[in-house]
Amino acid sequence: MLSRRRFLKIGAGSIAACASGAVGCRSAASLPKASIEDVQKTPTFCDICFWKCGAIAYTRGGRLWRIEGNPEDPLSRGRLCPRGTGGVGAHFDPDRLKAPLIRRERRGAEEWVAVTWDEALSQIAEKMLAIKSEYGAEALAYFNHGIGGTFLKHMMKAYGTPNIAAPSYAQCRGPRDVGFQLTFGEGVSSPERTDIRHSRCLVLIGSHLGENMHNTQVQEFAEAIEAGTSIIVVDPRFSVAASKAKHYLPIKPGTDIALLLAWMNVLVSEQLYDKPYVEAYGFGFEAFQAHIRRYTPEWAYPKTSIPPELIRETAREMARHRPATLVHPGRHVTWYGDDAQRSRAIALLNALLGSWGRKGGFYVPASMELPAYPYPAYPTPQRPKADNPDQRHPFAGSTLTTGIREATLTGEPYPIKGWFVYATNLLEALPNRDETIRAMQQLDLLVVVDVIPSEIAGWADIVLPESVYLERYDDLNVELFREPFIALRQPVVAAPDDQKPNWWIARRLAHKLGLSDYFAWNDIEEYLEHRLRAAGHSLAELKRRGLIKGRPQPIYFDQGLSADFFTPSGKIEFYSPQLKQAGFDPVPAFTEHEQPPAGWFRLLYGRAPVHSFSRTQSNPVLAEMMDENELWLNASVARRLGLRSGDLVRLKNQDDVVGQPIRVLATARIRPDCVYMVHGFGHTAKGLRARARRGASDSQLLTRYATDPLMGGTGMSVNFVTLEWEA
Ligand SMILES: Nc1nc2c(c(=O)[nH]1)N[C@H]1C(S)=C(S)[C@@H](COP(=O)(O)OP(=O)(O)OC[C@H]3O[C@@H](n4cnc5c(=O)[nH]c(N)nc54)[C@H](O)[C@@H]3O)O[C@H]1N2
Ligand SMILES: Nc1nc2c(c(=O)[nH]1)N[C@H]1C(S)=C(S)[C@@H](COP(=O)(O)OP(=O)(O)OC[C@H]3O[C@@H](n4cnc5c(=O)[nH]c(N)nc54)[C@H](O)[C@@H]3O)O[C@H]1N2
Ligand code: SF4
Ligand SMILES: [Mo]
Repeated sequence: MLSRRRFLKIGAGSIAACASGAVGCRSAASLPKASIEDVQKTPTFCDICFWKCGAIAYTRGGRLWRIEGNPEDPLSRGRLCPRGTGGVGAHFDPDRLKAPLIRRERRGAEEWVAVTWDEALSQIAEKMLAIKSEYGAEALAYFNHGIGGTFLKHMMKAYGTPNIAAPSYAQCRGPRDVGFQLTFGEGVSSPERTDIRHSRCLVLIGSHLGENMHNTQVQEFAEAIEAGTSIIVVDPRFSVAASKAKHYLPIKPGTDIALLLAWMNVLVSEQLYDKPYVEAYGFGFEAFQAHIRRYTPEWAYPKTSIPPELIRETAREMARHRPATLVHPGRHVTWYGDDAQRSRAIALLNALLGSWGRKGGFYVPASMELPAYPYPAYPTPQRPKADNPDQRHPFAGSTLTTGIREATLTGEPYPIKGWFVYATNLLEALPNRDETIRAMQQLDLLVVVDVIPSEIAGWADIVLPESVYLERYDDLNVELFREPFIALRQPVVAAPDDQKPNWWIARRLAHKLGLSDYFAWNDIEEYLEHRLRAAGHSLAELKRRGLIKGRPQPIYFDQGLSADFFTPSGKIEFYSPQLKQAGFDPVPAFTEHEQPPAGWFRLLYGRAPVHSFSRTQSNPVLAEMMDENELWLNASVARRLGLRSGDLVRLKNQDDVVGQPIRVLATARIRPDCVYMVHGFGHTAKGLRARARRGASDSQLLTRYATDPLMGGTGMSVNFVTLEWEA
């Protein structure tokens, strides 16, 4: 078992701040005895990010008090990450939206009139019906992120639009899913099917676990460290994960495909790969072998700046532990525009190591049967989705947010006249903010459902205030994981003002749109009970325990699972006829990316352990731990420029966009050709208090992006910056 101390160490600074007494972090043991009497526990699952950790929330005297992991829950195993622990702050956030708002004048001026729900929803319904009759239902697009979006998504499908998109595809994990799909016939899903717990060698390519706090993975990572797993980290920045590594490879940004090809070259030329596995399951191996022959470690050295001996040594290390060698697929992989091919190279490297379907590699996730609610069939849209005309990105597996934005801007393939935005701050999440703003100016209707006055809410015609996750039910989480389970989110406390849950909003709006048939249930409990009953469970049981577990199932090939690959050949495609046919490299190849000119740096960004994207900076508990981001700058570069840690600078990018002031962190932990900052800071929305507005936004500087030709993902690590400061 993992020692708790070990886990805490990884999230170091953050938990220490928590232990020093921020709201919601005190332990029951420190309480005076008498006050424990009126403590109530409610199991639910967290929503500070999308990992869905099972939690137990406590109230004291009817007031929300604290939240911790549910020990029964396979994802949290009784422990939340620092963000989850600070989740109570979402309820207490002083910046919260309190009532529905209607824009007073100009769009984007952030001037509002508070109205009743009935007024707000009637206005929305009226505009939605007008758009439908004038332009067709497809002219309304729905953007969403997270499980809370489910009921509105259902309403949008009933209304008749196919244009439903989330930034978790084209701005996050889309390329990875495509790379693995093309190779194994399946994606790696979320939570990722990575068996980190049992891996003997773990390779992290920019997956900065420990800063990226996806809870289960961080816990398993800590366990792997404890168990002596050999860790190889590839990152231009000495990340928290790098500090745990046996081998750290400070790669030149944008050259990972060269390293991956060279690793595969070593495994094949030194005959270190899993031959029986490749023979049994591989397709097109000869063509693959011929292709990678030229990519020697010596070839890769000048490209990646990783010495050939180190490339060989690390490849041999991976081979030594196979099949329990896991080359982590990453998650936010939209970096350079050739990301689906880089992800495919990662998939192929895993295939050579025989790790797919094997213990310590990628398990086959299990899940419980739970029928969907028996809704009437949705109307068939008159036109195909607008995001990807003529299938120009033939392997796009989901709707592209940025494709819808482009259709909105150009009116092609048809006009998009309304955006309905649920829980996604498109101004921070999509690259090139100016394009988003210009697109929004084309709209007849922009509705935003949020919990705080975010940047995207600032542009809305109508803002709807949602209750936070601790105040509402959402749809059931039927998890795909190594142990199958179903989890419930349920209210712990009431919403403090006139906020409403998404299911209520969706249902009310559907009634006003004449879509009542699609909401035959009267309230959410009736809906949940109906779904659970159909599978022989009860809501009462779930409310009590928070989750129901299914029977254990085999998750590795050698436990009797058949090795199925859902590719056209039914095998692992080392050579991809699908790619060839569509005019792409059938085996990944390396292309040079532009490097920053002298005096310029590549702008890189990532996560801090105590914040999620742009959604937690106003949370009082989490802001207490970190209320500003810093600019990581190589220490010798800083010395040369005469800059010291703490100095304020501004970044200016290749398109002359000047960022907000940010403090320098001069450090040897980053290469001299790039700088790094944590994403999500530098809010500009007027309705947020000063504290939430500190730091600088990376998004503002990401004016350039490289679109992945295979699937339309937006590579965002292609921006260069210089530094400006007052001497
Ligand atoms: N520049 C840059 N862009 C990025 C990234 C990056 O690192 N840098 N990361 C990319 C990645 S990996 C991803 S997954 C996406 C994430 O993109 P998003 O999911 O859009 O992330 P956020 O910016 O946090 O926006 C979330 C919004 O939901 C609101 N919200 C929070 N809780 C609730 C709730 O309970 N109900 C409702 N209705 N609203 C709520 C928040 O206030 C906020 O406005 O961004 C991508 N874009
Ligand atoms: N605390 C916290 N945890 C989170 C989230 C959060 O908001 N907060 N968001 C979650 C989500 S949705 C996602 S998608 C993940 C994202 O997290 P990950 O998928 O782990 O990582 P990325 O954001 O892609 O990458 C950031 C790392 O890549 C390195 N890097 C940059 N360029 C290169 C390069 O060219 N090559 C290599 N090898 N490395 C490079 C950076 O230095 C940094 O360490 O985090 C998840 N976990
Ligand atoms: S990883 Fe952290 S923030 Fe995300 S759901 Fe789990 S506890 Fe909550
Ligand atoms: Mo993401």
